[in-house]
Amino acid sequence: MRLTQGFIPTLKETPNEAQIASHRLMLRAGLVRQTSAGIYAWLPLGLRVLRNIERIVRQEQDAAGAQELLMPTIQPAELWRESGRYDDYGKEMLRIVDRHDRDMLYGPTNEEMISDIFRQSVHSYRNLPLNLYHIQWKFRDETRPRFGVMRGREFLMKDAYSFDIDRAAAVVSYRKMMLAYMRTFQRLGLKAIPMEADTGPIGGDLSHEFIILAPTGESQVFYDAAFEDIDYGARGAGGFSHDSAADLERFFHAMTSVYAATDEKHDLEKWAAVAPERRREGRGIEVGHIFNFGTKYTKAMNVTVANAEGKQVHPEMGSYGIGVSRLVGATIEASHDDAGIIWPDAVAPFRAAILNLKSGDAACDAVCERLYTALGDDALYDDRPDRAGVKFNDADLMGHPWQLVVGPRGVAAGKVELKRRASGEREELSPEDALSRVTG
Ligand code: 5CA
Repeated sequence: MRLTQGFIPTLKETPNEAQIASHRLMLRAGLVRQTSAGIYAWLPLGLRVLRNIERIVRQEQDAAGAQELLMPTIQPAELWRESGRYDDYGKEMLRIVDRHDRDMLYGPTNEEMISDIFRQSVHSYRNLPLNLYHIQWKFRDETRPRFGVMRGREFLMKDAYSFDIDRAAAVVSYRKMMLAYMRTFQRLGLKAIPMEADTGPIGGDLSHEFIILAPTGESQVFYDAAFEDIDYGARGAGGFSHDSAADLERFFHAMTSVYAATDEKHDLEKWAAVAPERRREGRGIEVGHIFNFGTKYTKAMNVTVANAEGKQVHPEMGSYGIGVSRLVGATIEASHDDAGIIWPDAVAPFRAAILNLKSGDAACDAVCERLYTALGDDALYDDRPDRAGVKFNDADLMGHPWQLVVGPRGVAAGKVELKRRASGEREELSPEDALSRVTG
């Protein structure tokens, strides 16, 4: 994208309403704009990040055997009356009446709807296990929407729902998702720690939150230093496979035998058993949450399948959420400096910025055009007629992993400057060598 043609409205001033770095930076770098309290429009740069996160989440769900579908945002109240949650959900649910006076709602989650879809078509244990997911906008009328997209009212969630014939099979499904989650967060460039959690309005007795560490997180967390150096997601030798129940058990044990808890679940006795030099304490952001709630919904909604003996039984369910839009803010909380965002390579809106320090100069323009042709959609070409300082500041603010700086002196010597945003390291290279570093 050429910056002169792109819609990336950056702000020089820090907006007053933003209390934390990610919210400030998302507004300043032109990623989002608020349209109502807790509701945001995603501008082109922000949308690219959201899509990148979505893609990685989707790939890891697919790899774990979950199947994607897409359910609507608007749901009929009837389904929620069946489960008993229509009244329980209270004011957080946005209730809508259609022109025929039917009660509808903007979905805050989809346990009821997926159970309804399942019971219409699945009648036998032979079709299990089944895990269905979608990536769809949710609405929760939070009392205090804040921190930008981190606690919004409308937000994008990946939610998966597993159906199994019995508890043992449901536990395997749960562990599979836990492994998929650790791989997802690792690929996103984040260190996430699974912590035992309360189940709240979703229900059930087996539940973990995935917390990434950041000083502005809403939860106080306590964990063993072991979590600082486990390579959770490793595939192949020494890693864990989705397809082996024994591997999944080994993985689950590795994740849960080491102490980690949010303040709600913090256990002083267990904490005292952790060696003092291994105790870590900090703030964290919940980016995912998984639940096993047995037959809570399948009983309430009369969902049954025939088991191997031909008897009708209620399948066991779990649900598995990732806060896709929250992850954009959380990634910035975990990775920024005073100058701006530092995107991990996997989610960056553009891999590189090309900074033309003398737009209009034939030699500089020619080198920039060559770089831009080679990188295509991976590059944001700053072809504005502005001063170099403005371009440096904006590139640091937007946080592209690489900056290709093209100025008249360098070009005369056949060189461009390559800067790595994360480390600040700079190198003088030929345009070809710089390109192969960026794409390599
Ligand atoms: N049905 C289950 C799992 S599919 C469920 O709804 N779980 S949840 O309530 O824990 O939400 C899943 C994830 O969505 C959370 O871990 C969090 O990352 C994200 N999330 C929840 N509320 C918000 C919100 N108000 N703004 C942004 N993200 C949110």
